[in-house]
Amino acid sequence: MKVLILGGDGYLGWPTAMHFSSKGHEVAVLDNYMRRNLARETDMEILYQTPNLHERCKIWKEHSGQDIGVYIGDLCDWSFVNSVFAEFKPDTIIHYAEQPSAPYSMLNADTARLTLNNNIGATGNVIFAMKEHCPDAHLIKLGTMGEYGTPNIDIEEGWLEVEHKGRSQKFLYPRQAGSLYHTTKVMDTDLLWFYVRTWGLRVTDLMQGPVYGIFTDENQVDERLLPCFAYDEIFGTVLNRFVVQAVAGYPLTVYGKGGQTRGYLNIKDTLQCLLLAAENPADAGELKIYNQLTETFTVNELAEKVQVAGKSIGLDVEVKSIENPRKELEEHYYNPASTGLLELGLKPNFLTDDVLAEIMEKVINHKDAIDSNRIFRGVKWN
Ligand code: USQ
Repeated sequence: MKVLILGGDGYLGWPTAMHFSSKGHEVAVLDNYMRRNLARETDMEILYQTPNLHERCKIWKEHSGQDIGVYIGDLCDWSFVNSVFAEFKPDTIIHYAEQPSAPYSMLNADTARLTLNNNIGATGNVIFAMKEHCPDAHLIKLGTMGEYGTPNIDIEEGWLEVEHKGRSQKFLYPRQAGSLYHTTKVMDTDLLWFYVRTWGLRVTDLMQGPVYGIFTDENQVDERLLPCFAYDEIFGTVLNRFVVQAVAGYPLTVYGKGGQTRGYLNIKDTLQCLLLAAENPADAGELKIYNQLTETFTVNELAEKVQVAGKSIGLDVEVKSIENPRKELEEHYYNPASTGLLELGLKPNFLTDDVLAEIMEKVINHKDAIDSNRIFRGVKWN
């Protein structure tokens, strides 16, 4: 397959590029370095610096012999998008290219506007470019489990059969996201579903939970191939943050009661899921939706696991509940279905003490780079 990875510089984009390249696919990555720039602007730098995309592709070629193409530019710029699609003509497009942080989207009116304009504008341009240059290509879009929020009923895999006054129809499962960032993903899904119905596009929308980890099958040969690893309050996700906090001797920042439950997965499983989705494309005029997670945990359970794993390598890890800066339920029902990807062949890498200790040991090597001021600043939802 010719695979174009949008957001190829990100935490998941670069590992996905290497994974597809290692399987013999022709890969190109596209990015405008927005995440790097926003991290710099907010002084939320990652744990270790990563080479730029041109440099990473050269390093990957030295190790694998495979080329990965690079496009640097903004998906909201139509002339750029138009020229990339005209030149590369992808069979599969993997779309990660969005402002990815819930706290960033809630910082102020400017960051909210950037999130809205970027995320919806980029997805719109991808749709228009597909129609123009590759209407039969398969788009795999990264959505989020956060689109569903935390409803008081079971979460189905994308769709819900609704019976009303003796008639029934299948609709998108109700969405009620908990941040502006998550809401832009709801809007993306609506946009995609409209053009799937109207233009017959092929789309898979992956509702992914928070991802953790560093290591993949492709990045162990060279430090410089590791993904960007954020631990700060804005761009870091909870488990990666807890691991860094444990190493830094910073009490784990459980927000509020800590009963918030989410569906988590190892970065290795994200790569498996993407490959499975690509190998099993949606039909023309079909929107496939998978819930991409392997296990659910409360924040308190994650903190306890990090505490235990820390102890096994000699770290004394403290846990501290702090006032929740977000507006979210701290105790709630949570039962999402997630059988679709398992049926396609996903073999989960579960969160064991060993997995946690392995990430912790890597973080220990960079302990001196941890800046405690980045761990908690209290970005409020109001
Ligand atoms: N949390 C804490 N302490 C922390 C950080 C987070 O208790 O120090 C809590 C949050 O309040 C939340 C949960 O942990 O209840 C998850 O927070 P998170 O920051 O790991 O994840 P979130 O903001 O929801 O967003 C992340 C990714 C996003 C992805 C999403 C999947 O940044 O791109 O879409 O996970 S999901 O959460 O399923 O929507």
